[in-house]
Amino acid sequence: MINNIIAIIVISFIIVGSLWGIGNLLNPQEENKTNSTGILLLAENNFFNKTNPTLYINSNIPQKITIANKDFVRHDFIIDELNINTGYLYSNQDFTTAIASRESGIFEYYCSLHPSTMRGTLVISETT
Ligand SMILES: [Cu+2]
Repeated sequence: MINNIIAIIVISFIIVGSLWGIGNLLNPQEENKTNSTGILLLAENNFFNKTNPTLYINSNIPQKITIANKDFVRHDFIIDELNINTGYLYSNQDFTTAIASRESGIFEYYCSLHPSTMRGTLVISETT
């Protein structure tokens, strides 16, 4: 009897586990994607997209960027020189804004709540 119950529990775990694995295969996590929908930065485990990727855009072409907070704690996204500040994003909130600059240059983006780990570089190249 006990053995049957244990077997049922084990089989349930295996079924749930395989369904979860299949779900993940069908919906792969999106990384730093740059296309017509813009850049997506996931704030997760106090990093942006795990590696704080360097972002590349061109001057005089506005680039859409979405910050999505996947953590339980608050995050924000700031580029001082370009006057970009999402304000605090709570768990599961996201915010879309545009990065636009007439000037090329190298700028720093960061989260004001976790500036030691959430910090990266934005490179704006001159559009020719
Ligand atoms: Cu943060």
